[in-house]
Amino acid sequence: MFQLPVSIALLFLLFPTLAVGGPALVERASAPQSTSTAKLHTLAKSKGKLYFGSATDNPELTNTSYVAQLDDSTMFGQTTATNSMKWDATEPNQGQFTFSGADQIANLAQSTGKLLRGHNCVWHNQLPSWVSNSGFTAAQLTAVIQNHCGTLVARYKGRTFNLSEPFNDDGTFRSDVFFNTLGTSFIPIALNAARQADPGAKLYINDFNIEFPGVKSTAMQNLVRTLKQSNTPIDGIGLQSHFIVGITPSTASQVQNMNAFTALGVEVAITELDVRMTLPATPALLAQQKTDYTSTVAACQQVKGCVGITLWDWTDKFSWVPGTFAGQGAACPWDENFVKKPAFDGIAIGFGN
Ligand SMILES: *[C@@H]1O[C@H](CO)[C@@H](O)[C@H](O)[C@H]1NC(C)=O
Ligand SMILES: CC(=O)N[C@H]1CO[C@H](CO)[C@@H](O)[C@@H]1O
Repeated sequence: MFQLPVSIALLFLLFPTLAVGGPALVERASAPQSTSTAKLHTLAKSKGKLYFGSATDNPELTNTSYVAQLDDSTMFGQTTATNSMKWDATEPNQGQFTFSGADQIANLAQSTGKLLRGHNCVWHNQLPSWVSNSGFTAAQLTAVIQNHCGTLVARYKGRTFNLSEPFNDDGTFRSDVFFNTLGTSFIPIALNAARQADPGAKLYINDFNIEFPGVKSTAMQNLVRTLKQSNTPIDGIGLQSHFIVGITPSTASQVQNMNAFTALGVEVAITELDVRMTLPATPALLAQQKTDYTSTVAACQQVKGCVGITLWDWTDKFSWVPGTFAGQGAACPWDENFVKKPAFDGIAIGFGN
């Protein structure tokens, strides 16, 4: 969308006066471009991180040029399935597991040498109604969680799994079928089932609005403390990092927040990074977005216990943002035509390049 279409570029060059009455043309003609030739996964590794990666989703995998770029293991060394490992996709009916979509992404990860982040084991969304509406007793729901997490984690043995979004923004626990039936014990139930299914899997809890100091981050830190005190397995905290252009937290605030987690003996990862803007994208917004990407990557780079960074898809073509936030978009480092934006350079700069 911000890539200058050839026809408009020619029009502008040949008839510059036409642009006087058309601010859109002026804006597009001066749109800043990416110049970095960095390979982000290779760069991240050279700077001591485990990976730089991108989430993906099954319907996108029919676009061959998309897949060719995703496959490039020098650019992306890790992936996360945005939807096909969620509960509604993997256990739509009780005890009936369907893994075709999840396997497609796990296989892509394997064949292109990528780490895979399991996504996810317990979450309040995309939950089939047989889980949310069955009126299970605590004992029944415990067995349901154990079977679901155990089966999922065992299938992708050796990979990360996580529980997602247990908190409200004010730091109280989210009222969902898990919390309402089991209180906070659903968290150790799921973590223990996952650990039992694959002792080698890194176990993460993931949430949003915990990327900067505040009540929700404090609540997550308290949860980590409680889990550690009760010897419940917990390896990391996923900082989702769905940010907004111009109000992305500063590097210093993100570093301070990451250090608060790593001090508790867990690692952290940036698990769903994107930086959305109100459309249309202007040169100023694209420049600010570049700065915002730099802030987050630089924060991870400064904290040894921040192990890696995952984009919530790399191209605006397949971003979740326009479908979720009306009038917003352009959140990814590559545009809808797979052309790098200034944000791409912002990432390389954040790694120190
Ligand atoms: C893939 O997406 C690109 C960028 O939008 C588009 O130009 C191309 O036609 C698509 N290819 C397929 C096979 O759908
Ligand atoms: C750390 C990690 O993999 N987090 C994922 C857990 O699941 C949630 C919700 O589906 C994802 O949003 C995270 O990326």
